[in-house]
Amino acid sequence: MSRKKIALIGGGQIGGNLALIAAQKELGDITIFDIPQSDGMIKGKALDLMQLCPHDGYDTTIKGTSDWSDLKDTDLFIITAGVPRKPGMDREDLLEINLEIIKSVAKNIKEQSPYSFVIVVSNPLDAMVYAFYKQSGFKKNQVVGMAGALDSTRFRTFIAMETGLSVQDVTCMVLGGHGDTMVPITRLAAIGGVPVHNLISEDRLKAIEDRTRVAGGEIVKLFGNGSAYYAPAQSAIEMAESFIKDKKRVIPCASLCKGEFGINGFFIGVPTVIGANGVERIIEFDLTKDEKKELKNTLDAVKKTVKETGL
Ligand code: A3D
Repeated sequence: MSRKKIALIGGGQIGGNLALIAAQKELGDITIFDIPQSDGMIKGKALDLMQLCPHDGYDTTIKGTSDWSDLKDTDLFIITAGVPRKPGMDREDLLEINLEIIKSVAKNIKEQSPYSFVIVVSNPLDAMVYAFYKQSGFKKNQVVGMAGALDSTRFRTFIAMETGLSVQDVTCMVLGGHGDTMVPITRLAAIGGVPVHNLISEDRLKAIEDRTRVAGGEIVKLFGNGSAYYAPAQSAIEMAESFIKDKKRVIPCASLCKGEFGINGFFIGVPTVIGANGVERIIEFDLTKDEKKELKNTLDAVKKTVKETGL
């Protein structure tokens, strides 16, 4: 079996870490793409990463390019092209700049690799994944957004920090849009199968939910310039690996809903099966009355941002 071709569109903070983790997991041969002004930077990054591989014997190639024709017949794209947030900015403040970038990226991906699977990471996520879908004309199984995987890993981290128990045993999911209206499904959160409600007080759980909703902003404030990149990269790789290895993992992802959870025509965070066919299925389950209300609230926020794309 030949190796998969992986292209990382945007070779900045997340792009560089995606390349590192994808190489360490031997997911395939990697090309980092960026604008011509960054050609030297990504070629240098690619070479540096190649020279790391002998240590543990990772068999992969990593190249840098600003030429779209190098991305012909790529199997998987992860898009981080665009600008990240600065302190005081909402994700929505990035819309104008990143929309134009996503539109041109969609056109080029369609030309070079019309049968590929695409994971969008650029913000504002729910609008950018929608814009990519509309602009590319790809099928719904070919396009997905990374957000819930990250929001859930943040929720898991805070629960583990609160209890001092292994993060490995913490399971939970965050659904909805990638913004302050996201919906942590705390009712189903557990540690080693034990419901978190048995281990953490209601007040503390509420505080953890609130911190999760603004966890991205907490890091933006600390950095002073730019946004999180290690955990976002690992979250996108989790999705990429499930596609490449046909693992059929169930991951909260921004997927196109066609009636699931009563949502129609929008990408929003829902439990998604990712396998060799991309987005293979959305798994529905019964929500409580309050959760339904919260999901409607987050959908309204997503609709508002999507409307601003004019697509
Ligand atoms: P950064 O380090 O600035 O990298 C972005 C890269 O995109 C830069 O190297 C740019 O040169 C490049 N770029 C700009 N225009 C183009 C283009 N037309 N084609 C190809 N490359 C281009 O940012 P980052 O890696 O920290 O973040 C990237 C994006 O991810 C931003 O929009 C962030 O807001 C977003 N982000 C999303 C999440 C989610 O959970 C959804 C989390 C963290 C960051």
